[in-house]
Amino acid sequence: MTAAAAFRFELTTRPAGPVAPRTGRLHTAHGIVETPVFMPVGTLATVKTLLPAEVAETGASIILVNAYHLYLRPGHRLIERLGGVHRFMRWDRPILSDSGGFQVFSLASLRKVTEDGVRFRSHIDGSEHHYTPELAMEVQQALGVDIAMPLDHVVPGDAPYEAAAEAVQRTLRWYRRCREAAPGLPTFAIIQGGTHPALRRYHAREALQAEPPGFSIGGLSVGEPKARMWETVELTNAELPIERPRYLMGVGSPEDLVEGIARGIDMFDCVLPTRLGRNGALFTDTGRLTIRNAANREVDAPPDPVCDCLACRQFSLAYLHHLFRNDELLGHRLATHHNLRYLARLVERARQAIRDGSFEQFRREFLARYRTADE
Ligand code: PRF
Ligand code: ZN
Repeated sequence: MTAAAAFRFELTTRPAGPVAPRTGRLHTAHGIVETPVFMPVGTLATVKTLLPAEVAETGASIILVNAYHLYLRPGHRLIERLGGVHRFMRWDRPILSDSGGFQVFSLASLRKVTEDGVRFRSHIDGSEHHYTPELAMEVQQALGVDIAMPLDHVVPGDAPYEAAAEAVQRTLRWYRRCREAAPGLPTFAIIQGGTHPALRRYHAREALQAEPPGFSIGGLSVGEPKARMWETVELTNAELPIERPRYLMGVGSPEDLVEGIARGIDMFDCVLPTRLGRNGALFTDTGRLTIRNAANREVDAPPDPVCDCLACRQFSLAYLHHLFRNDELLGHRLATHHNLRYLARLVERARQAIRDGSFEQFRREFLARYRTADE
């Protein structure tokens, strides 16, 4: 069975409208994902520092890998020869891949965009590459992922209207090519358009014509004010059919998950929990906890007393503080584990609140505690 044949999304609660919280279920060739969901990032076919079994223990049901990185190294054909990315990394649950659009535009150098694709130099060894919509799909097909992203033209968040409009048109044309190149892969449409309302609405409406299995909102969380990001999410979701999944790309702080879920987003990914973990910061309901703070030196209590993660069940904050003060790798692992468990529990709490009809109250109470602690 192709990944596209296995793919299906069903809503499990009826939302009040297109811009309202909902729960659902993504059916994929590697299993079912309850939504709203946070997808841990495993750019290079590894969620940094953790074993696949440990990632699963956090409650993660789907992870993200990156086509750009795996194309450059070790190469998608090598991974294909070794049985695909699930087998390569020994993760048997669903995997979504990003196309590399965003990475080509943020990591690579000497970029030149033409109608055919993007010419760029690798951020690893400076080698030259020509990345096209067809190549992005060839890579994701070789990886054998459950959900793919099309190659998109990403412009800076503050790009003027003209440049953003050209990128929208190109992203629409590239999407048609991506679908044709890989009919067996469920490939979401990525909606761009910066923070220009007219462009976002236009892109959403035009994308609908191709009947995408889902919609990704790209080009946000790239430095624009938060209020503009949420306005853009709202007016985009207002254009989208209720029954298809929506994925807000590269967004994943606790407060942004709650705010995105409130507006009808189903899927999120972000490097924040794993990156912050390696930097010694822990998510808690009362804001971020900085492990290295001197005040934590002798705290003989769990880092987060209400957390059920492996780190909080077994170790004291004093011990984590000690590990980070000595740059011990176990500290990175425990903090990463905690942050992923925290986000998995957060989306589970949100799903439960939506089912109970108490999401608004959950949101208000969560944000009140989380933000006060931040100040
Ligand atoms: N496009 C792609 N991947 C992405 C983004 C995008 O715009 C973003 C923007 N926040 C994150 N990841 N292809
Ligand atoms: Zn914990």
